[in-house]
Amino acid sequence: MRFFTALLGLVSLSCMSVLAHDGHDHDMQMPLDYVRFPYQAIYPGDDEVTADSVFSGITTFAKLPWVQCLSKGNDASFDIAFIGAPFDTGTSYRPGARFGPAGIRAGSRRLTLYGGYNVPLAVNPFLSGLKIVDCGDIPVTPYDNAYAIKQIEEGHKALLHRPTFSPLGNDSVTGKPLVPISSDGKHHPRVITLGGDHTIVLPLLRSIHSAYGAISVIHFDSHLDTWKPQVFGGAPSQQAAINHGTYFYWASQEGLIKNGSSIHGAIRTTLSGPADYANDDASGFQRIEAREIDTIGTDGIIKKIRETVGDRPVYLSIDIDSIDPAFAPATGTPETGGWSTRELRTILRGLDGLHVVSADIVEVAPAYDTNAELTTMAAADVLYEVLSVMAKTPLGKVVD
Ligand SMILES: [Mn+2]
Repeated sequence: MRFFTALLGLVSLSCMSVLAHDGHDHDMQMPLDYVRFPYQAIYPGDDEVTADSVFSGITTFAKLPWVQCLSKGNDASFDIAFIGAPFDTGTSYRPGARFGPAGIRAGSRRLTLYGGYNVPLAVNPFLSGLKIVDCGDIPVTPYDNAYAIKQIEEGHKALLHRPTFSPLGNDSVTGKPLVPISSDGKHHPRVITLGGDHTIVLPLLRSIHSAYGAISVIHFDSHLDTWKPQVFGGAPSQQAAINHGTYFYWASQEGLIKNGSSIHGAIRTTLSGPADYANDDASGFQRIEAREIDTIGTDGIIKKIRETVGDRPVYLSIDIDSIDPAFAPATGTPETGGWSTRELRTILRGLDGLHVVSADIVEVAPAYDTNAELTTMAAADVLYEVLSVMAKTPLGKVVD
């Protein structure tokens, strides 16, 4: 085991060199209460992964340190923050995604049991030198959707506009200094949001717009979510028109999405009619149908996504219902005929090298899960791939 730990250390050292962070000593800057490598027991003398540290104690995502980032006067900095958005009153079918953040955290406890090294991506995100924290949940009212949506935007913005803990550093290939890819010229930390039903992506994209302008979106979902309010729920009121099937329509209307370089994956919903696809085109999205995995495979799907997004800054939104209900039953609007957890994880690893500025996973409703925590575990593992991809590629570019 000691040999294995030493090996992990060596591998992580070699990975750090490709991360393009400069060589400053993070230890000098560590706040006193910051546990650098969360899987390590904090008992003096322990330097190995211990099983009890994953099933005991208070549950945060992957046992990362909990920082009350949104409490009054707290200006903690970080490189990647997990934040919950426990909102589910935009749901059309099964409610319960307000318990998603707590469920996903429970499903994520074992992520670092063996240390967290990602073999296919050759990176350990937890040892990448980045400061990764769990900021808890955004306070979200369950009584007023308009107010809740505002709370989610403000909470996300408060995190996104903090200075990062680590500097951007230099490009790993040319050695030249990296400059931020944001539209405001600043180096922003990344935020991974635990939903919540999919409505939360409207306020999240409003926040993203404040730093990156109109953004390319990679969206994994069985549904389009660009539906016009008239199609989805009939829109009896202005507020009812904003829900988990229409938020991308509104995001597009507001100019938050970069037209033509955004793409859905795993689509297999029924439609009100072919006009829904015309409306989806007008909202700026390309589409990959779930069944295409039978013809072009995961490689073909990855290729399509990369060709669509290019090297633009990209926001990643993952609806757990992109995965087949056989693997992830606990969700608001399940659709059979989806991808396996393995297939989605492979496709996510295929995003290696893309500039994923922030991400979310939504529609996890743990009340419908199995006792084996199938869905929350799938959600956590999917985010582990996202975290690994983020850890490998800094949000910077070289200017000639
Ligand atoms: Mn959705």
